[in-house]
Amino acid sequence: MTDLRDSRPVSRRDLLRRGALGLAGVALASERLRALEPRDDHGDAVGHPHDPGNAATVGVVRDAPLDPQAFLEDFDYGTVSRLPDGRTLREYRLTAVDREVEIAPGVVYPAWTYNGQVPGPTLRATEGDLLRIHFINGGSHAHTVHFHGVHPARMDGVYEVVAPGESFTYEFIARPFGLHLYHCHAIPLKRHIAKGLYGAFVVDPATPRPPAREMVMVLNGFDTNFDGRNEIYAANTVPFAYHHRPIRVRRGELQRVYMVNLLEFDLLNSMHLHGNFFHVYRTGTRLTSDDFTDTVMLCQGERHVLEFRFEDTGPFMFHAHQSEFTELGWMGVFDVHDELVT
Ligand SMILES: [Cu+2]
Repeated sequence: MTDLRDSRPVSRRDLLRRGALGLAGVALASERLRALEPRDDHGDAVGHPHDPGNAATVGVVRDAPLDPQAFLEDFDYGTVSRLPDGRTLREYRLTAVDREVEIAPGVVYPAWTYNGQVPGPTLRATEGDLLRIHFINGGSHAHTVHFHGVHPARMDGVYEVVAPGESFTYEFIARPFGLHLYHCHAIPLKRHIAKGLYGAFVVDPATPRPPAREMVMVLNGFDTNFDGRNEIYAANTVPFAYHHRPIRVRRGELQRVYMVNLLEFDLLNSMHLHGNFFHVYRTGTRLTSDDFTDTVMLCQGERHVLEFRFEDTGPFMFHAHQSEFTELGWMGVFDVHDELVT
């Protein structure tokens, strides 16, 4: 295990050298060593056949704050009921929990979580629904839940700070439709966000978007030595998760990615897709494409709905176009097939 309590500050390059993140030729130096590759819980070798020089983590994360494969397509629609006026009521439960989690092989981070996971669950509703979010603070610090969207001031999750052991119920109408987010707004704000208290919040239009394979990617990072800089970058917390286990997609099928940038400490993040272009729906609040590109930038809190289809089969990489973010974990692969075999 990497000792993050070392008396000397550990730089992100030190972390690479120490092998928490193994670079090309260091951990897998020969074919003989390759035969000893670790395997994940599914029995698959860790390391993709299209691995660009194995410039990725080596080993298996066993106590991650979520399963990146499951989280990708996991939407929490809440407990649904119908109000007397016909409006849909959705009730959600978010509990703040302190939890030590393994975010990269051998790298343990003392996270603050919603429902024990980072990011928190992806909450999903339809525009016009009444939402009730029951927040219980089971953590050791005061927290809140601040939702992006239109709602009353007293439901903004800023001034009604919830002390440990206490609870608060947020109630508002889901609007406008689009891709939003939620995060703790207790101070110091950047610490409460960087520790892991955030998630995606999807509000569907009353007339749904066209059918598609839908995925959520929350762009985040971790400052493992508390120096105000990230040592690890990812889509959905675990660096290189979709590189080690590529996302299998079907050729010609519409792909829709809900991408939210919740990275702290770095002003900007980005998404670049190889061998293809995508439509960008900024904040997802309009149904007409704002851009058709292969690279898009996201400021802190910014989010886009991305849509694309693959014309060809094979592995197509996606990653931040800030190269250092890519090398420190924010990259993955869409593996395009004619048929999906499970
Ligand atoms: Cu907080």
